[in-house]
Amino acid sequence: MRLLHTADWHLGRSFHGHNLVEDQTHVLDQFVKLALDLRPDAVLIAGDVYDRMTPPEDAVALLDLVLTRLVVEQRVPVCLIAGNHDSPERINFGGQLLTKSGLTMVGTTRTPAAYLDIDAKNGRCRIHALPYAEPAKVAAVFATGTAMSHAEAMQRQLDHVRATHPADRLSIVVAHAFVQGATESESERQLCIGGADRVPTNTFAGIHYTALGHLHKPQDLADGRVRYSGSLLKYSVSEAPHEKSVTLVELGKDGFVRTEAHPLSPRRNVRVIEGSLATLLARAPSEQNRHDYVHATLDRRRHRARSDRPAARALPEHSWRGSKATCARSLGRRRCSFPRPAAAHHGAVVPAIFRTPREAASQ
Ligand SMILES: [Mn+2]
Repeated sequence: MRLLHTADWHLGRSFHGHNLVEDQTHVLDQFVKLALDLRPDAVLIAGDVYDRMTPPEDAVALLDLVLTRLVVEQRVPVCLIAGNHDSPERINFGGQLLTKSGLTMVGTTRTPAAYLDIDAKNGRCRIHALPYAEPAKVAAVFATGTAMSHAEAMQRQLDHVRATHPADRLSIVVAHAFVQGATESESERQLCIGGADRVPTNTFAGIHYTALGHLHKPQDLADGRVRYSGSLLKYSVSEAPHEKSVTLVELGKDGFVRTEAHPLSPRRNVRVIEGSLATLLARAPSEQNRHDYVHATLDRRRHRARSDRPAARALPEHSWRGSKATCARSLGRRRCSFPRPAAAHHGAVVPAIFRTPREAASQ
């Protein structure tokens, strides 16, 4: 059997003030084509499909389009759970109606847990859908009467899954959690303060494959049987070295065989560059991907050089988010004083910073 695992689409997100809907549309189009090529038996979307509880209209329209192309046009069953960014009740909307059409959307924790059975030519599996929930909600659903940690809440849900799972099917879990030992990025919202959100990897012991969402870097745990597919796009500068992808999972008769990452190629990449302003601008004419999101760390000493002044004036003012005032003030005094690299780290992310002075003047 083959499953296509993805997570953390964060539809509706912006990147330093830039709406990412076109970037998300671009990679989701690749994702839909990939699904058509790979012909998975099911698609798993492991939470944070939206960036916030009340997503903007274009994000809702984009999800509607993508799910329609998968479920209606390709007839591939989809199992989608809520992450910590999603509204559980809004993800639940239409759930019972849509399950009959091949779209299983689960927003809230329930017992018995929601699942989806797949009967393919080459195997049968049960996909258990465990949306993100605060431990207090899990405690309420299971009527434990005592407070729970994130680890205990997940353990409780997995105990339930193992107890109810039919022996003649492979077991798949879709969950949204922070698993111990995994690597975080700068764009995930903490589930709670101080690391108390960690869930041990062995919580998922005995499950043939666990499709995780939450952490934005694609990564394996438990030899690949527990895996984060990673986010759709790079949502922070810390993710510049990542290669974003979706995961194809192959299962044999007896269970997990292997995973394969299928890269997504972004419309605009996130890159980190470093050097003096003059050097960066000199590279501009030969720059291939000038519309990327570029994080520039400027070498301050060199920016004080007289030769940098004309180039600095040519930069659009909005290039200096967070330090615009400083920059504008300095330019007004006809003296170039740029933020220290440490300060630049927090704001100087701009598309198309590689404008030549001539280009900037013509706009
Ligand atoms: Mn996320």
